[in-house]
Amino acid sequence: MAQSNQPLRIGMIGTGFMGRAHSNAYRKVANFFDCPRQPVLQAVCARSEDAVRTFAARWGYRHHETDWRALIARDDIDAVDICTPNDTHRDIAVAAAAAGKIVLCEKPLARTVAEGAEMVAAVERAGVPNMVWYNYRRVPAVTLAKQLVDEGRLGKVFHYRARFLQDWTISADLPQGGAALWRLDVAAAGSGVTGDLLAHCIDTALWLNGEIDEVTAMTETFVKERHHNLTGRTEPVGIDDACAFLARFANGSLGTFESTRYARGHKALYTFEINGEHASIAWDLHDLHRLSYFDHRDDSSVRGWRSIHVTDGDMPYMGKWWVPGLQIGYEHSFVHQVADLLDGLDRGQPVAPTFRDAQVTQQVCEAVLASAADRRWHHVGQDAR
Ligand code: SOE
Repeated sequence: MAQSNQPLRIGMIGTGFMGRAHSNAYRKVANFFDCPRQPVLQAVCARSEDAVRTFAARWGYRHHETDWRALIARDDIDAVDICTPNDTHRDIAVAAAAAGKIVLCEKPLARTVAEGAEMVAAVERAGVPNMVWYNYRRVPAVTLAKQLVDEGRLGKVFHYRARFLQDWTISADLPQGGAALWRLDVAAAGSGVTGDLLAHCIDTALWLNGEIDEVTAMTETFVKERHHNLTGRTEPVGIDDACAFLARFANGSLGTFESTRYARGHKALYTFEINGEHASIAWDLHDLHRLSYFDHRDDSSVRGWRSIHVTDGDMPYMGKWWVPGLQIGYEHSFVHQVADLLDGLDRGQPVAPTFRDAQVTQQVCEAVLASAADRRWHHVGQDAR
């Protein structure tokens, strides 16, 4: 591994949506944050030679590969960033850890708890830094919510409510499998909205409100068969199109979570609300630079929901951007995650969520899917597929 003041040479695997989001973050971070170690786009890997060459040229990667094993074998790579479909996460992460690389993995960590456990064991055995890209923690308004919770402003928490609503899979003509549509193929994705969308909600919830003890869930697959792009046949759909679950948190609060790709009119409506004894907090991804806050201790003449425009320089991450009042967006959550990664590497500290942190989200997802299957309450940690 390179010395701590030397560039951090990135080996990116995958050139889809997340390959772009992460590459963009690596390129921008040093322009805005003080980076002890600057990321360098050293090599990128994807199966298609033409596509990966084009991607490398567009984003400024120095080299490209078409076999992830060849990328991991390179001695000019410090960190391997896994942006491929979920069914490849385990094998790539285990190999990258064994090669002594820093391992960064797009969410969800894995398809199953069993795969996630192998990944946690691999990075911990190798003693390599590791991190999972649950980016919404680093939207400044969400980070501010964490600060307010940690300051104890809410008092005892009673309710945690989260939703992640989309509408892009309603058409029965949409195929499953292959580029971009692997999310509909259970073999590649492991699950549907539970692993893809609720995993975000669960990660944020664990961070803001602590451990989840038990869950009870229902799922539905509205379109039962879809053309499969890889087999060329009509195949059963194995993913959950929608999932709703109830949760009991260790702090005594009650959670309700819902996700679907069948909520006509909603594109990425991730919302959460926390209701405490003294105060409530609410956030909405469609209006991501605002945090709603209600404090019952305010004088009654001015008491009400306030909408905090999270752009002042003393708010999380915002001092590094523009001037108060000018907002940032989705892509910046990834820039912040890279900034925190570089800081953590410099200080020799883990950067959350680590593989071990993300494995807890995996356990909640597994308990949710198991509960939907047998229609019973499940303790988190009791199931492993
Ligand atoms: C699915 O449409 C998706 O792109 C997820 O895979 C992402 O994790 C989420 O942030 C937005 O929606």
